Amino acid sequence: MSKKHVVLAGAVMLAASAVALAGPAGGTVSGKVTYEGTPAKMKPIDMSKEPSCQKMYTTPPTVETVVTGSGNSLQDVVVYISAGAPDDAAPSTAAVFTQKGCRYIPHILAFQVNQEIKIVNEDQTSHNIHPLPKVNREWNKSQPPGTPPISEKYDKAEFIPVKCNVHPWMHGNFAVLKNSHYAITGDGGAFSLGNLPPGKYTVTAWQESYGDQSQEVTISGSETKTVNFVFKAKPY
Ligand SMILES: [Cu+2]
Repeated sequence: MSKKHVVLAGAVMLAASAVALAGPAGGTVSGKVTYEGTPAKMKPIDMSKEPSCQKMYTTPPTVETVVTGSGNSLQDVVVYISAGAPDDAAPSTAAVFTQKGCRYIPHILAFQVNQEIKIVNEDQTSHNIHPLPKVNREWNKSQPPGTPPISEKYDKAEFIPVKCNVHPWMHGNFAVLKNSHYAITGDGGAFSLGNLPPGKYTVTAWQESYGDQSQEVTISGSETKTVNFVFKAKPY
């Protein structure tokens, strides 16, 4: 790289950090989701009825109803602002839900009301995706291998269990949310919800088997507030 280029790169970086500093002011709610007690052991999935999927695994994958990590952390928990934030317009990018190895990836797909979702089949077998909403419109669609993605959207906020009418072990969830302030915990159970203008918020954590918990938090400026959630594990 020439000297001129190095100087230019530095100027671009300075400009970028100036933009970051001038970005939307707001607070952040961050924390960790953990469990206490002993969670039920997740069973291995028997895919022998679908050899094209079974052969994709050296050891059978386990059920994902409760996914734990180091330090009693809980993964796949949806943490979101359930009250206090205005509804946001849906982003123009689609959220993608992939059927691969006769499983749903990700296990929980979070997206906004009226946001497009694309359902992809990467397997060599047909799936029949069947989400089970209570307040939204119910549908189920067959998707043979090599066919284009299925496009759908939901017009009401809801947590929706998803199953496959062909493979009874396939199970996932849609989290249809009203605003963009949400996160799904990964390995370690941490989450962070940013860009929150001053105000009083209800932060809710949802786990598909353990239910949900809420806490109130007040943001006054650009501070970071810590909110932790602890779920009681179900031993069954
Ligand atoms: Cu299937």
